[in-house]
Amino acid sequence: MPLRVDILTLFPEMFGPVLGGSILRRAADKGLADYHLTNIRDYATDAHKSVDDKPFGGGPGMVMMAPVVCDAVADVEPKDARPATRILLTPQGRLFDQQLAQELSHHPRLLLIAGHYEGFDERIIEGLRPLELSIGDYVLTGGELPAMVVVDAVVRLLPGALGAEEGAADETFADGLLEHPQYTRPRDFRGSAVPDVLLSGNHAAIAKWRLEQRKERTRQRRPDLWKTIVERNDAKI
Ligand code: 9D3
Repeated sequence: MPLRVDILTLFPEMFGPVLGGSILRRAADKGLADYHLTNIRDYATDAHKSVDDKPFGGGPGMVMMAPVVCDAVADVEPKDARPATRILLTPQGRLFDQQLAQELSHHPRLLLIAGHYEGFDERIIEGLRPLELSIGDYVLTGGELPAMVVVDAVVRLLPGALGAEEGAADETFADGLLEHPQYTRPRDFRGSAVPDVLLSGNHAAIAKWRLEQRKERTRQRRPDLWKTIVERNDAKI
């Protein structure tokens, strides 16, 4: 069974180019995933098709209305028998990471809700009990790009989603270390040469050099990652 991905959004047209391009498209073509977009505005009930309103108690911005979002979810979920893991994209959410992407790739169905306003009425969260996710500590204009990030990170992990070469490359870097420096033609670029070891043909020496580069880069640039790698010590550091 393919992973079913439902995306509820006010801007379904934003998703077309991303879901229709590259690896995500290929995964759908291979029957590994299918994507279902729902326009939340279709569930507005008043003449103005309102989906948001001013916050009670005052304050800036607009708040997504509970009935519209909850009705959309109640209508979409029965379209497939499999239980959906509900995900709400919000700056208040748990930080999305590779481990969670891995976990979600084993779920049968994801239902992502992306908002484009200051926030969601709290009763949406109470009623749906979704997994609340953020993709990082920076301010975006809505949850649509974060939803695409989650779908991209999860779908590429489905068995068969990557080409053989891409898949093999992924295994090599599953240890959490950053990548080593890469070089291609020309051997000399504006007086900067490719390291000799990479031209030596000595595969053991190349592997050793690359692993050292990866460790040093991770230590220098991502002490946070380095700490957890050393603690687990499963990269045989
Ligand atoms: C003024 C308070 N703002 C919080 C910092 C309100 C606010 C900002 C941006 C409310 C919503 C948004 C839109 N962002 C998202 O919906 C969002 C998001 C993000 O901005 N950064 C990282 N992850 C995410 S997930 C959803």
